[in-house]
Amino acid sequence: MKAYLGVGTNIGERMNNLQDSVDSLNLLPLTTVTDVSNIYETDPVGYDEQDDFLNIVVEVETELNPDNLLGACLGIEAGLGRVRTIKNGPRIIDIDLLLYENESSNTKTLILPHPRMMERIFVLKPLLDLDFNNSIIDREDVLKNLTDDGVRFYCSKDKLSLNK
Ligand code: PH2
Ligand code: MG
Ligand code: MG
Repeated sequence: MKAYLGVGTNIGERMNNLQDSVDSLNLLPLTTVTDVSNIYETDPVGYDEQDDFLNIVVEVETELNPDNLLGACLGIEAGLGRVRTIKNGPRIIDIDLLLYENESSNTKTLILPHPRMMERIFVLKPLLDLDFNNSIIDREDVLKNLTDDGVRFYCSKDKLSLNK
């Protein structure tokens, strides 16, 4: 199954945090990272008093179901040292499940597609770098929502290694 994850970081060595998250995703059972977007530097959204983020979107091929994939992402966040304090506040790493095949979900723990992704340029811009094809959220919808506000190209995807 193909899934797309939004990854953000604004504490510490941000490129290292992104690489650590890619490596951790690759180490998950039944899961391979198949592509990453370029890296974007983005203004903080939702809470202003914090440093700029680096954001990427990661494509994975996985046999984990959506609940288990989400659980695994939360486990990776904790393993990389994430401590939850302020809502929308600074974080070492945040890994959000954006899309899982063409599935919709509306449970207490998981909403698919991610409920805020279409408002978040820091998600949409990197998502468009990937050759994604989804019947619930398609490229046309994404393009309609896209502006360049607060999102700057930071570096090329080649700076991240997909198979360490
Ligand atoms: N994540 C948030 C809240 N605000 N802003 C940026 N620029 N990037 C993020 O990843 C981000 C955010 C909540 O998860
Ligand atoms: Mg998030
Ligand atoms: Mg999150």
